[in-house]
Parts: sequence; C-alpha cells; structure tokens
Amino acid sequence: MTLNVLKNRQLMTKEINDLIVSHEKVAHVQLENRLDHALLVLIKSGYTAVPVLDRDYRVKGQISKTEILDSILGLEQLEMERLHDITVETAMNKNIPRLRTDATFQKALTTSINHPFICIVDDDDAFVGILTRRSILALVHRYLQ
Ligand code: 2BA
Repeated sequence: MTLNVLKNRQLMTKEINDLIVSHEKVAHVQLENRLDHALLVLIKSGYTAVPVLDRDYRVKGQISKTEILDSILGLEQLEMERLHDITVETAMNKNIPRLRTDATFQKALTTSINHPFICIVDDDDAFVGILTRRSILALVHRYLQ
C-alpha cells in the first residue's frame, strides 16, 4: 500500500473533534426570538446564517438573511414592520444536518458539500459547536501538500 493511500485513510477516518468551533464562539439565536433580533445578530456578526437553539441549548435549525427577507416579503415590497411580529421558529430552516462529536472526517467532508457549516451535538443532543467548511477545506489542503 502506498504512503498516499495510507495518509488518505488516516484523514478520512480521523475524528472531527479538533476542528470544532466551540459553542461559546458561535453566534446563535433562540426559537422565540423575533426576526428583528435575528437580523441584528446576523448583521453584527457578519455571517449569512447562524444556528437556532431552544432554551435547553438543543439545535433546532438555522436562520439566514434570505429566510428573514423572504418572511417579510409582501406583494410588492418588504414589510419591515413585520420583523418584530414573526418568531425565528416560524421562519427558520429546520431541515439541517447534525453530527456527533465522534463522527468521521469523511462524513463531515461529504456533508459540507451542501452545507457551509454543520452543527455538532453531544449524546443528549445538546449543542457543542459548529464545523465550518473553511476548517474542513484547510485540513484537506494540509494533507494534499
Ligand atoms: P458565511 O457567513 O456565508 O461565511 C462564508 C465564509 O466567509 C466563512 O466560511 C468565512 O470564511 C468568511 N466569513 C464570513 N463572515 C466572517 C466573519 N465574521 N469572520 C471571519 N470570516 C468570515 P466558514 O468559516 O467556512 O463559515 C461557514 C459558515 O458557517 C458561515 O457562512 C456562517 O454561516 C457559519 N459560521 C462560521 N463561523 C460562525 C460563528 N462563529 N458563529 C456563527 N456562525 C458561523
């Protein structure tokens, strides 16, 4: 077996633990927050989308600037006054992947093809942090060199 094949196997079966951005450093919003608050968090943090958590710190979905704007789109214009009436829970995307801390790098790499970040949860489904596409690509880049 060549060294490259061995290295690839090592990379793909590696656990993702070292790559996780810890929850304290992740901007997030909660289910019951209103869209005006969520928009503020997105604008201030500079991110396109952030995780949505419940009161027990469990991952429920993610919310993006596009979903917020879509929720207040009237027939001909954006109805900004509705931002305070709509909850994050109503507007968020619930269909997101989650991985456990012991997931393999291969699983994370495959998932990141369609998702800029992946929420990582523990055995009780509590939020641990995120895995960004940037950290995944950076590791692949290091192995390729
Ligand atoms: P986006 O916000 O669309 O950001 C796309 C890429 O732009 C990021 O890729 C990063 O390389 C860069 N970027 C954007 N805003 C940045 C900022 N405030 N500081 C530094 N770099 C920034 P990734 O790092 O791979 O992140 C992928 C996605 O993960 C982001 O997409 C965002 O939705 C989410 N994300 C990353 N870090 C986050 C954090 N600390 N809190 C909440 N969400 C985060």
